[in-house]
Amino acid sequence: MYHEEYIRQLEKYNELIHRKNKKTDFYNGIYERWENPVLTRNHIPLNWRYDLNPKTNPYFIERLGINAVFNAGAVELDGKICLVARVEGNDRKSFFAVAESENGTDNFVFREKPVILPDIYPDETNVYDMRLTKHEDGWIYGVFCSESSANNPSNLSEAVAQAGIVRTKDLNTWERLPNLVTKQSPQQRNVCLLPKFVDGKYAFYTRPMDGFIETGSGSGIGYGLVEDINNPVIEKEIMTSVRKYHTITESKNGSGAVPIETEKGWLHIAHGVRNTADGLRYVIYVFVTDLNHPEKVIAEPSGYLIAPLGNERVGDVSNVVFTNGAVVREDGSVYIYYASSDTRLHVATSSIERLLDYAFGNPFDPLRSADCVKQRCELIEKNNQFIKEMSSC
Ligand code: M1P
Repeated sequence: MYHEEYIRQLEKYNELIHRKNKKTDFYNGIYERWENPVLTRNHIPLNWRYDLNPKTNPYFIERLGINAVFNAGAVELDGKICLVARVEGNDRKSFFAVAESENGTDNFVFREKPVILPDIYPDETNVYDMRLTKHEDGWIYGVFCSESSANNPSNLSEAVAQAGIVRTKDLNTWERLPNLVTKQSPQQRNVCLLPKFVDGKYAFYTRPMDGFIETGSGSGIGYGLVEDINNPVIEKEIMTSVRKYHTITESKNGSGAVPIETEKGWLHIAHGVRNTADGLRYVIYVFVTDLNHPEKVIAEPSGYLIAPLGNERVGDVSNVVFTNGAVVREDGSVYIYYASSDTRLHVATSSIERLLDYAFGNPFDPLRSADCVKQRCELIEKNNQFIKEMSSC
């Protein structure tokens, strides 16, 4: 016999995973927000958390709790949207798990078991934030943060972050390659692989860091080439979107979703971090790089695309939105998967056309209040002129 509480919890779980999602009335013309998160800790199947046998679990106690489900890589596979989510146990360790949905906005269901990564680095303590790249070489690559202890007994929070690399064809069986080596940077996080070869080489966006948290001398998002993916070494990183004083990227920035190839350039949906009296604030921003020179930024509208809103503001690490996955569907619609406050995962929907119009049509950041006021007054005057023309028609 099943425990009666199991039956109750199972009903709640089934209701949750079959719940329909709908757009909210949020409007900015660039993207839509959706009412419900697409993945939360309650989406984790009960048999991953509970021992279902009343003989060994008479009180139906949660044996292996889940704390959060967030930052997910995303890819379309066999007509389904597949997310490789960061799942964090109550024990603080993260792992990856694949959840699939037909429409990309609701009904995400996890595959039978979490992803089993080949365990080739004995010092690796934690893994998270996988970016999925459908590469033109035929593999789907997963690039993620591989974190090891810094073995400093006087500071147990000190760690070393590197970029781990795996590849797969079906998101079930994963082959592990050596971690990426960046000759100029001791640590890396938020690394992602471009889907196309550049000069016959694998092209990576990096985020050089001096320490585990601080980017230090690392001035933004870097870019470098790897000749042999089985021995991934970047000799030289070139900077792309750089951090700027008194902007949304002042403290840090990093690649987000794998860049999307468009007729106007590589579209990046990345994250920027600024400092506040209340700690760091993470937002999502857009920039575009040249198709033939993926290191060269050709558009970067000012400010953020997505910032935490309402309930999104609160969670384990409050005031954070973060993305590491987006999917472009055949009709040009774009599904941006973003997590809020390191706790749950949401979707925002847009299109290539709208995102490009935003990237190239919105003004750049002039970096000074006086010039920002000028920009705004120009817009108002242009509108006044238009209103006059309309009323004389
Ligand atoms: O807590 C916010 C984010 O912090 C890190 O991002 P970054 O390296 O840019 O500071 C990552 O650990 C990310 O997972 C997390 O969401």
